[in-house]
Amino acid sequence: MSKIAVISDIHGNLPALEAVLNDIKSKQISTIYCLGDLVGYYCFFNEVVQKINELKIPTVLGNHDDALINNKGVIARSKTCTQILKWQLENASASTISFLKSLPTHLEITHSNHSIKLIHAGLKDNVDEYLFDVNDTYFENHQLNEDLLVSGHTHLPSYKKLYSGKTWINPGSAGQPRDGNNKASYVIIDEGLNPEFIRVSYNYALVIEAMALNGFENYISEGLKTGKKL
Ligand SMILES: [Mn+2]
Repeated sequence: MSKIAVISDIHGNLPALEAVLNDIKSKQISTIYCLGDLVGYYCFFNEVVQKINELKIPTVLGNHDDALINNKGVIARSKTCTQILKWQLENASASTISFLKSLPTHLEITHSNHSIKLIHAGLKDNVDEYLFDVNDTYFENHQLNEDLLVSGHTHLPSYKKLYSGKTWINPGSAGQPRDGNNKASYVIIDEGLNPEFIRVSYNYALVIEAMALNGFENYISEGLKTGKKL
């Protein structure tokens, strides 16, 4: 029985990524995929990129990754996100920048005879569109040819099986859960495209401490305690 794991929205939270990778190691997983947003929010963004790069985890581009390399760190709708990305741009290693520049906006893969499309956000805008729900009309309008769409960006674990037989899965966020559960989130997908949502505890105090040491205000990392949006 072959299973894949999908992680997303790590946002520089290395302790969360390490906890998730350790958990995946304990299970029989053939391949790990990542839906992007390696950077943004928390300090350990170089380390997160390095880890994903080292492990050769196929990854797509997220909106924070895109803002860092293509828009001078600016996310127009958020002063806080821009402030953090500007700091990350100043502190980014050359290998972080070149890795982010290598990321595709989508991936098409095959998993036990099923076709899967992997994106950070939505079908209309692969990099920055909030997909809180889907239906067959949306899939038809934006020509989803694959059996399964896996998207991140909302930080909310989601699953829907449609009338057409197509499936949608969102793994939730490893680095910044927003569903009221402070544990890192990821998903395992079996050969029948059934999701198993996994939550893993990690030491978020390390992240909060590192953010304070780098001079960021408390409100930015407080949400890690409760799993709520900042
Ligand atoms: Mn995002």
